[in-house]
Amino acid sequence: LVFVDDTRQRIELYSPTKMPEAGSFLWNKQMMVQFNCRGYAVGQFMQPEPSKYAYAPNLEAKTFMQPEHAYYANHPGRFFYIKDEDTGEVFSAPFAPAKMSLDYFCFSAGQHDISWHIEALNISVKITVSLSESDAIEMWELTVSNLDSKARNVSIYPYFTVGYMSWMNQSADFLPELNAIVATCISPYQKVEEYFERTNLKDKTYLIADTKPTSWCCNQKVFEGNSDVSFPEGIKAETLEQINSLYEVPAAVMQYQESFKAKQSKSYRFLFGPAEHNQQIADIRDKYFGTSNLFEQEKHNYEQYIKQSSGPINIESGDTVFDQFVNYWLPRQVFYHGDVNRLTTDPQTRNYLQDNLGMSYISPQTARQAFITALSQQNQTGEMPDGILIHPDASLKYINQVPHTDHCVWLPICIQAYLNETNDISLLDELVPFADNKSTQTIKQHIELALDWLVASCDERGLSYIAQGDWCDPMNMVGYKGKGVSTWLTLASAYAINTWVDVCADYQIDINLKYSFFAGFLNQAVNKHCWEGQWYSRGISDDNISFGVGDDTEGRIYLNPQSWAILSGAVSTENKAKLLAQIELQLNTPFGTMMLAPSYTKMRENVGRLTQKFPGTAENGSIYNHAAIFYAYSLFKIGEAEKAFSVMRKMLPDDNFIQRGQLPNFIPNYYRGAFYQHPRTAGRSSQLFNTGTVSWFYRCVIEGIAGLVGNKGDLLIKPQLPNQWSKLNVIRAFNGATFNVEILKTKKVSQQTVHINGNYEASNRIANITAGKTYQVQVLLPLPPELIIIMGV
Ligand code: CEZ
Repeated sequence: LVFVDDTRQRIELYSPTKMPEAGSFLWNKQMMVQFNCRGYAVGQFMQPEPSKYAYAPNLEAKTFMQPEHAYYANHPGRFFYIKDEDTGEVFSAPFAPAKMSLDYFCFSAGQHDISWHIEALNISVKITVSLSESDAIEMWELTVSNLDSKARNVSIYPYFTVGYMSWMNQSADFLPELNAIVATCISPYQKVEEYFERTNLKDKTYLIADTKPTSWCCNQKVFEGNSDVSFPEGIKAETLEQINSLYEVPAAVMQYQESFKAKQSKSYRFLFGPAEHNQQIADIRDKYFGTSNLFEQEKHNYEQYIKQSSGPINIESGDTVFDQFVNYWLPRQVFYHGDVNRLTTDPQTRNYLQDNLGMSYISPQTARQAFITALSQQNQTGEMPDGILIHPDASLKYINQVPHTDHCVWLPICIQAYLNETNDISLLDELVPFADNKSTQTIKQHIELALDWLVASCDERGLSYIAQGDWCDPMNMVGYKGKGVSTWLTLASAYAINTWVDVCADYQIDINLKYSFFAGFLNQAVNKHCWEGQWYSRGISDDNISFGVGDDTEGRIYLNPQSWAILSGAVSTENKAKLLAQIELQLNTPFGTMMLAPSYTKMRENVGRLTQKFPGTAENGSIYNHAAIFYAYSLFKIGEAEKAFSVMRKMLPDDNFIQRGQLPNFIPNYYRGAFYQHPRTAGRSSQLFNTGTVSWFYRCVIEGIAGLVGNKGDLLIKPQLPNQWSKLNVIRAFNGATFNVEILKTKKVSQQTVHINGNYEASNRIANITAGKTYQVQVLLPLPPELIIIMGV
């Protein structure tokens, strides 16, 4: 069903029906588009806010990228109908909308393209889509081959849906001088100011072909006729009716009526995207298909763009899916987040910072600038805003208009990862202004103001106020009256402060002793008020009710406070064993670790909107991978390598592909949880590739599994392999040098033993690294005691 190809860079799926929502995504700085294997697509481009160029067939509410996107017959997509003119038989590629049974189907997700190979009626169809590097343009290539040894007449119909563009004004026509269908609209608005703000909107959608079509149709209703999209009347006719759209739902359909000789192939290219005016469309046509013919060049440029996502680590463990994911798809997804910030103009502050934690490994310069940008929007009180404005016309929207209290926490945590990877302590001396004051202070001072703000934002017990949410966005009613507190945030504040103390110790930076005291104080407050006997509560509401506790029939235990009590050092050895056991018992599932359990089935007014989400989805008890990866990270901190790996491995589909419905080419923000409440849907992927998980996953691979952690320009060696791996080969780029590391478990040693270029190294540190040099490193690890017993040695 699913196959990782030999180059290890592609993933292939051989059925259009077993995992109908499985797909892949492409993006550049202007746009992103997610294709599922059947040909449906969800795309958006920036102007500067996310906009559509292919719309639903009816008026669609504008929203941000959502999980579990619902597809339906007339959903936007890019399709190719193929008609055997001699027999009248029809199929569509890749699969929708005709959904005829095919002789062969292969959906192939590549790093910088997506392709399909379909065979039916003795005709082969090969389709590839890629993006331009810098423009919002989908670049399509189609090759149709007659597999027969006799000549045949075949009609080929590219059908790119356009959909309902606007209730004010929409139309479409075929423009012969552009060899394109151009649909035009006026984006609807009502306020007079909006007229002046919107003068440059790209309100046109075009489909440009390199080859002149036999016929065309621009009108969805006329094309479908009395039939429907699965077998439109337009296709039943000999040629398409050349009808435009005059305030009718536009469509872009072309027909190529062809005679094929035996075994003959014919190829076509198309460009699909948004434009402001026809001259722009003419320019695009000239650039890609005209004398300069830059189609190939642009494809190559896009490939180069995606190649920038290569990261500092390459592993070979023997687990093909895991290795491929870590070596290619993971850095690609990290780069997507860090380079285009999920295509928003006001990323949530915590997302922006954590996405740049990941970017510290791939493009440290980008991460550095992001930390400076974020801190230049801090208030002088130390408080961080809910979103970071990264475009001059941006404003805070959606969730960023709701006050959350955790944003300061992420500063030292993410900056620590950056410093460890780069040793660039000059960052801390950069002078940066505030949102509400032009005078500058150093990044170090900004971070300490953030920590001071966290400490000041506690109640008399020493617990952090939650306001309308912390890391958990929809936990909006625990503290909206101003009193409710968050166990997790208190622990996260302690961890953030401890992290800062560690950073200062590592890099010999002066730090006020009060910080260690503060962290201890916060941890103590949590232990006093939030330890519930077997685990920590999630918080205490405005009406002074603890939740996430044993007496709760729903939302009894939450994962985050447990993981962060490990990270912050709050938990005692004895209690740690208790809470780990409870996580195993109540939250662990074959698909991963649930964020809470049991999922809420009704509104709880002192917790909030989270409890109204469907049980097992998103924050209401799904396997929310971001929370699960925090847990994995905390497990590495206490040497629980086996458990940590198991949490990570379950983030990738394996022998349970069909239940997940997803390929292992990205980590989704969640898999359905509510494992005991809704077993039928448990494990199902949200298909949403926006998630803070990936930065942390990368960090867990580098610092945890491979254990090759930067520190003051040195490389610390402390690998933690899962039990089933007896060895791991790693190539690690660090500080300008390359390390070929062989990690081996052997009964020959009783403790970790390191050789560098054949020489025994007594410490676990590689110091005095010379840039440009390649180091051969051998790390011998003792076999775990239980294995020695099993093997009888
Ligand atoms: O959004 C994410 C946020 O982008 O939810 C996480 C949070 O830490 C991330 O910053 C956990 O709450 O209901 C909501 O508003 C949701 O909170 C979502 O929008 C959620 C989605 O998973 C989208 O990625």
